[in-house]
Amino acid sequence: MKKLLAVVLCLATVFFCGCSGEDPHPLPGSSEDNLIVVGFSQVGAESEWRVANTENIKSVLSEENGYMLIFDDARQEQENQIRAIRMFIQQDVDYIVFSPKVETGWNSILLEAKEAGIPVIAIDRYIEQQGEYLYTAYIGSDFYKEGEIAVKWLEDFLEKQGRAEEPIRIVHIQGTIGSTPQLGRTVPLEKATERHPNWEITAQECGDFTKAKAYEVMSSILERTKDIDVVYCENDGEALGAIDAMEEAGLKCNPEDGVIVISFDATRLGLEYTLAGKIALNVECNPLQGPYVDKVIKKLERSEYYDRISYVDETYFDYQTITREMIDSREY
Ligand code: GYE
Repeated sequence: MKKLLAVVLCLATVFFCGCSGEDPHPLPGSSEDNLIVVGFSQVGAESEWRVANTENIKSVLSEENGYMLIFDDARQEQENQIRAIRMFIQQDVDYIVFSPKVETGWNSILLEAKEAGIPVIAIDRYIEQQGEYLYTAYIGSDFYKEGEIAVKWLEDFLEKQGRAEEPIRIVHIQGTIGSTPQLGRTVPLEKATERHPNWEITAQECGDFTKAKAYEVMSSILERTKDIDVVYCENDGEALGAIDAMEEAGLKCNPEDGVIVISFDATRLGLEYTLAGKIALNVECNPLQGPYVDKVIKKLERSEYYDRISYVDETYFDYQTITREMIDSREY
């Protein structure tokens, strides 16, 4: 916990959160002095996954758990994230937590944080390797593994359907270009097309992890071709947008006699589509990273050994084995 003036902090909290009804000027020596101050720069609110991630971080880094959280939503702009991190440094917070929009472009701001002696915890997405010494810990998903799970499932599924040698035309809707989930989910698919000369990526467009953009790009792809076997979407929002566009164009999204749709995240809404058979495979991406962040910070506070890289637990759901109970028992 730092010596930061309580007045400055509370004014900052009002500025960032728009909080009202609380005393913005607690007296030095009040209980707020003992809270761990964390500045959290979230990339945006583009998807159900992101909303669940924000809610989880806010609920874990709460006052009851010993934290004062300064939250900033960067609205998908890297400059906004850089500005927020610089503000956190000026406020002399105890920790900076942030979800980097893309992997590159962070070196100078992270150097500023390092020089100010503020530990930075990157969550969700990574920072390019040269920047590795500039952050204290990383907590998130193994996106490459997620992509490999999806591709392996598709190989097995086509084999079972007796289509292993048939031409397979794939539409690939990518996430935000240059972000770790986009890179990790894209590479295994592209490598698979090298192993399977009968697989062809007939269209590859960016859906920016949103339903609206995916609907738009899928609609324009459908004007060029309806000869599609697989649509590989890099999150649930994109899958939902692509499915709407396909259904409007008269295509059936059904792995048995229609288009095989693959998605990532496995949010509740995405899983409803999996239960209905419209998303054949949904690879989980776990947004509940708050408890991991809390654990790392508490260990750093006690100067204990901590894991520099932590991967969250993840699984996958396929339309043949998913049940209503599985969806109902999910936390997001
Ligand atoms: O898959 C997507 C979100 O970075 C893991 O970003 C996250 C991804 C997630 O917008 O829904």
